[in-house]
Amino acid sequence: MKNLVIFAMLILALSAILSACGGSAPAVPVSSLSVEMSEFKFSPATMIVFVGKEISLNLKNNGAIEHEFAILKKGIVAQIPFDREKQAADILADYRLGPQKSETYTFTLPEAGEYQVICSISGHMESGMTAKLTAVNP
Ligand SMILES: [Cu+2]
Repeated sequence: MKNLVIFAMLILALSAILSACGGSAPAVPVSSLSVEMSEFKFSPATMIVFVGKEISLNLKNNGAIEHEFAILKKGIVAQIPFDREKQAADILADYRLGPQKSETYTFTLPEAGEYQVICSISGHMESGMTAKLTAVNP
């Protein structure tokens, strides 16, 4: 009986570890994302989440400078160079983090489709700091 309890606890611990790793390279929609930022990329650069569901975003800046995770409105593709003031209306949500900082945020995507993610800090998107976020129906 004691062995059975230990076994059950091991299974629970293992499934918790596995679900925590789910954000690294999702091929199926998730409701929790873990994204790392650095010079000048997002990792992963392709993400799939559920539409209309609160998504938790565990964001980490592994870089030496400030970065940003900005989700553009569905179907908007940022023009280079990105003029943040002129294109403020194109941004659905944005989260900025200083170097070596991490934070958890939540967001909800209103419609199914593709959303471009960029770092709008001057020169970063131009250096390749973009990602693709896809929202699909549960
Ligand atoms: Cu950046």
